Amino acid sequence: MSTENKHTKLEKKREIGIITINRLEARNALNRKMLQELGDTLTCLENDVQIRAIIITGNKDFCSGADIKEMNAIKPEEIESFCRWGHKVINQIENMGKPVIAAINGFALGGGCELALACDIRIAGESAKFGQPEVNLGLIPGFGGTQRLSRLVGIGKAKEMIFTGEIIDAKEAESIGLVNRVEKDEELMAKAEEIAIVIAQKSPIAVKMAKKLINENQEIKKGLEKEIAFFARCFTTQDRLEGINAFLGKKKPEFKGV
Ligand code: CO8
Repeated sequence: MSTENKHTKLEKKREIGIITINRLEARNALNRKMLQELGDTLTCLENDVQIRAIIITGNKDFCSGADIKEMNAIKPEEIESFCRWGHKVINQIENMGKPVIAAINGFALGGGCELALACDIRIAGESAKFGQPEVNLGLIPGFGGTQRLSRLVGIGKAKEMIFTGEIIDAKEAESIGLVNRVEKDEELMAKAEEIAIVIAQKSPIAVKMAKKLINENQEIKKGLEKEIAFFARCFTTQDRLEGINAFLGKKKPEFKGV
């Protein structure tokens, strides 16, 4: 069974729900509509007793982050509530009572990398590329990346990625623990489904309890709340205008620290 929304698609294969992000014209950038579809689909899958594991993947790319054009049109006084809503959807992934596997192909940048970070297991295709390039826009990660990336790859590597905005390939992502494994692009979905099927055969209660316990040990809430406030602060700066205008104008930004 499959359902096609504007920017996402849901396919149910026996006990597995597969969400595919599908907004090719913007490299699968996350806009409001997509966030809403993701939230609604996750709620649907949470309530579906048939479904025991979920896979999130993307058409061609995984996700290039928040939609920069749409974000640029948001008034600074409204950014905090948008950021909070984004957090709600990303947290929903992390708090699902069923395991969520990210099958990452192509770019997973900014909010796209953060979406993958909220999943329980990350598998990358050889072509996958990861990064938190918000600093190039005069911004910081705003969908949980400051908290989840450091927990996964360690503080040193997380700082390097977030301060430089560097983009790393799948092999490096595997070597620092950002992804669990790398598969040939053409075998990515088969591997993700194989893992999902193994999990789906276990007791869903046991899997749910284990996930809850592992997550609850992370004490992430305070940091996430601060991230929302700091993101909103960055959004009021001239540097943010410089960074986003440079991206949209395909130029190099010159940051002045104001
Ligand atoms: N948002 C909007 N449009 C995008 C995005 C994006 N994130 N990424 C790509 N596009 C668009 C491009 O503007 C371009 O459109 P057009 O054809 O109209 O010029 C089209 O997709 C194709 O992109 P490129 O021509 O740039 O393709 P390249 O192959 O040269 O490069 C990249 C692909 C590397 C993905 C490049 O497009 C890029 O760097 N994109 C931006 C990545 C980025 O900075 N992501 C972080 C965004 S900020 C963020 O995610 C913060 C999350 C928290 C938000 C908090 C709440 C507000």
